Amino acid sequence: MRETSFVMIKPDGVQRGLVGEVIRRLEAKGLRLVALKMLRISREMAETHYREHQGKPFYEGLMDFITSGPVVAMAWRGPKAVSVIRKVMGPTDPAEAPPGTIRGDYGLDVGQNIVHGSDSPESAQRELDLFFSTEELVDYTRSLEPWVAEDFK
Ligand code: D4T
Repeated sequence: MRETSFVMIKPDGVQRGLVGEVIRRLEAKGLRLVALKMLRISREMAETHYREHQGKPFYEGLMDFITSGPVVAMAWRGPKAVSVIRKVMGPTDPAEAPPGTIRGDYGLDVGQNIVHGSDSPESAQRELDLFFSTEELVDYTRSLEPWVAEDFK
């Protein structure tokens, strides 16, 4: 089933020069990049994006961190894109993430885990709506995508 997920390279990923590496891994996996922009998140936007974490001990630190510098927001499309992207990223805590995942290969600290990916199709829709207008999602097909035929069903 084709899905579109929201992915964000967090301020640490941008500062550490990992933008290209994150994109490379998702692109090489076979997913289709359908939107991309760099922006600096406002406090209001951060509160909306992380509303389920309000009141938790790490919430204020998370707000400071996510608004501390530019991020790269993206939409990626493909079969089971939401769960596939979570697997490519690895578990939330980079110290627990296996090698071969983005967080497993490049992170150590849960507060700076490089990348965000939606955790369900419903969150993906909510997050995509927060970061992108409908016109900003540009669909197309990549030749040789193994799932192109499925896409047109
Ligand atoms: P995000 O949403 O950033 O992709 O992370 P996850 O979906 O993998 O994990 P999450 O929602 O549980 O956490 C959101 C965000 O908060 C930071 N965090 C989390 C933290 O600083 N300390 C903590 O103890 C936890 C659980 C990291 C990601």
